[in-house]
Amino acid sequence: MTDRLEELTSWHADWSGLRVAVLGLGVTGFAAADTLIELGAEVLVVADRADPQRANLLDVLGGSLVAGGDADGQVRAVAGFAPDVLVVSPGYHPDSPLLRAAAEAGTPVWGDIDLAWRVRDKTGTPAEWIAVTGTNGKTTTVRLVTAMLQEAGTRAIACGNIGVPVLDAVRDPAGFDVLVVELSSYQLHWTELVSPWASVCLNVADDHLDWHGSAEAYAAAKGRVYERTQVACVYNLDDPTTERLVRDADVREGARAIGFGLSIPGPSDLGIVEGILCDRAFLEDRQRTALELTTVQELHDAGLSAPHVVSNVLAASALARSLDVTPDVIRRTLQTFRLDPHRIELVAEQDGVRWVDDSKATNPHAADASLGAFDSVVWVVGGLLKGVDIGDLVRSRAGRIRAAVVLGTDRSAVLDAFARHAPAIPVHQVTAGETGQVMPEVVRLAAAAAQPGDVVLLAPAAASMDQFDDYGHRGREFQSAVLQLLGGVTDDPDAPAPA
Ligand code: UMA
Repeated sequence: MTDRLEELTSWHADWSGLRVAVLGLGVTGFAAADTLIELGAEVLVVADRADPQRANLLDVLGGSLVAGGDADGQVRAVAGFAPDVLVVSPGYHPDSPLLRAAAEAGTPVWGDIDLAWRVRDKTGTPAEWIAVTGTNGKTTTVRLVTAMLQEAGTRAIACGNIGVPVLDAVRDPAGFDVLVVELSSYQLHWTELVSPWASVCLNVADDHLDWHGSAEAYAAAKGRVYERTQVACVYNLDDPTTERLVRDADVREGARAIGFGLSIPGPSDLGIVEGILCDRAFLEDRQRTALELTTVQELHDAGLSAPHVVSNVLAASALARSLDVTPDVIRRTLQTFRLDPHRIELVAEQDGVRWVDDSKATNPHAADASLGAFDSVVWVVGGLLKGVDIGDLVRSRAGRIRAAVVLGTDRSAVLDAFARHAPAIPVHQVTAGETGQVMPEVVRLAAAAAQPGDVVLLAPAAASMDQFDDYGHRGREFQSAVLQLLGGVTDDPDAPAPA
């Protein structure tokens, strides 16, 4: 059977009758099951929960489903099915009973990303892949690269952890020239085949430690993005871990290491000289000259001048330059590019106080970048900390924090961090538990603490799922509470009364 699996490296290979157990029936599991059934495989899907619409569709397609039940029952169902291979959704922990049982039985396990790599030739010449990972900035960078490529007339799509399964992108009937693939550490954990044209790990800071077990295991998973890279391994000059990960990776012969950073670039780097973003990597005479991409002023005009966003712009430019996108096209793209909602989004400004929604800051590293962009902050912080310590962040940014407003069902770790590292900073707790009540209380407490010149910053350094559906929901609740409060205190006599 191992021989047969090794031959399954094309859409046009013989997949018929292959027995595959798919773990999970979310976005990934459904795309995997749908693909495999189309290829002629026999598919059993196992999931703790399955939304009824996907379950129905799976049934119509001819797949079997075991949804719910206890772990032992699921393990028995998979053993009874006797799969040749398991395809796992990224949310499964490698220690979950189904994966432990697969390891004991010697059943190979594939991630959805490797499955997509195997069948990437469905519509003819396979697209090149640009692989993007990092603790923070993945989505912005993926969107930037995709926009640059599209502006250059390339058929490019953003996919992967960003929300569109790569399997959907490779099955698109019209096909693409380039897939810009956002990869989470969960997906990289299972990736063994992908050979991207260019790759980047934007930064590495503690996150998802509960899943990976340790910071080293998490960094190692991130480093897998560079494996088998063909042309350019892009790394962050301001984050030595990323450089180490490139050095440790086994890349294709001729692949170059390209650095990016906020200081003056060396040859083979992208960086900034006197307010001008420069490429000293993708040109002939890189010892003596540089190509101008854009200016910090132009980025400022486009709302892209926060230091970590500039860093993402440089990384994206490096990836686009590896595919010969010209500096002119890059500059044009940046003039019209806009960040997604909930990423350092200015919600309102009144009485000298700015209200900023960075709900996307779901870990301390992202919140650190956000806090670093403002001088005096009323910081809205807390939620699900995912096993990560917030103490260093509180200590290092204490000088910028006027007050903290702490939310989350379990606030103890955040309160403790303030008590230990910044006891002089006033800390206000949000005790409301009902989703619809949390943000109005946050905003009331923050308004009372803020003074002219301050920024009230929602950058929680934590995931949102203890009180909200996701970070988008958390951000929307914050925005509507802000607008409601400001509606009530505005000086404008024509403004609508608060609801
Ligand atoms: N399931 C179980 N047991 C488990 C885990 C999951 O039964 O232990 C089942 C669930 O009941 C459900 C399915 O598996 O049926 C859900 O699978 P999943 O959690 O892997 O989620 P998907 O819907 O397949 O979405 C995944 C990514 N989710 C995660 O990695 C948790 C999405 O990233 C991604 O957009 C999508 O694949 C397409 O590639 C989300 C995410 O939060 C946005 N990512 C994390 C992050 O960015 O920090 C890594």
